[in-house]
Amino acid sequence: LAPRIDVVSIFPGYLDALDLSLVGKARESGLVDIAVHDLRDVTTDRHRTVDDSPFGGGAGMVMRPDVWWSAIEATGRRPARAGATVAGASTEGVDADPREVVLLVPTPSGARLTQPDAHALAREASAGDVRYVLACGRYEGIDARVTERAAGDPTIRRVQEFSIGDYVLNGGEVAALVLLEAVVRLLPGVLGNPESIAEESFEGDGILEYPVYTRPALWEGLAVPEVLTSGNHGAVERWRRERALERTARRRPDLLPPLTVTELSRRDLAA
Ligand code: 6GU
Repeated sequence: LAPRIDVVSIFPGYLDALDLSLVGKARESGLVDIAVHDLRDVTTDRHRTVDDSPFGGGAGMVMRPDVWWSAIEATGRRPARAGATVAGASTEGVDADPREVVLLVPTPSGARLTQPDAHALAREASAGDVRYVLACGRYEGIDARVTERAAGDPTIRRVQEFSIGDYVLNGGEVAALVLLEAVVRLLPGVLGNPESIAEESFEGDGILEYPVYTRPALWEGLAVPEVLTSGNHGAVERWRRERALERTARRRPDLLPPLTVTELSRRDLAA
């Protein structure tokens, strides 16, 4: 059974990009089963209402918990096989997916998504006993009782609220795309050359990647660093490691380990 991911949104068109490129190919070849749903499909009123004004006052609108809970529950029900429909009787729930659910909720107030998180999700997904529901909120967010209700539900393994960085988006859809691309490329069989993962930024010891070059060797008066054309593999490795550390120190010092006590005392002695 391929990893199953249900994405629920009021703008399912945002998720059209999942048909493209590596994720699109992974879906076509059955390495991952992603279904996108319109939240409004579970509404029953004439206006297909999904939101209301916030209790306590304030700007904007909040998404209704009853609508979201119906949508989350509906993801576990597969449509019955063609021809299996009994006239007048609902066959919904006949092919219910028995897997435990992990509810993934994109929100700027979630914990920051990291490469180790992506690896953990890919590993859990490929173990096969779990399915994911990505609940993409809009407006000022989803009524907080939805995650509370989900966390107390025996069919739900975990609720994971995540952010993709310290800025605000209009809704969870783009963040859901980010999570899906980060996770799907790590699923077994998706990348042509899995070794290429190990060399990337945030992999191994979690620092940035070194700069890369290809032909032409001289372009716009700019030459490729000589060591890369030297044929000396040891020298290439050392050069790449230095450039990666240098970049990380300049751009992302937060990714480097803090000084140890030994290093700090050595500094004291030198002073
Ligand atoms: Cl996950 N959602 C929204 N709406 N904004 C964000 C975000 C998520 N991560 C960063 N900004």
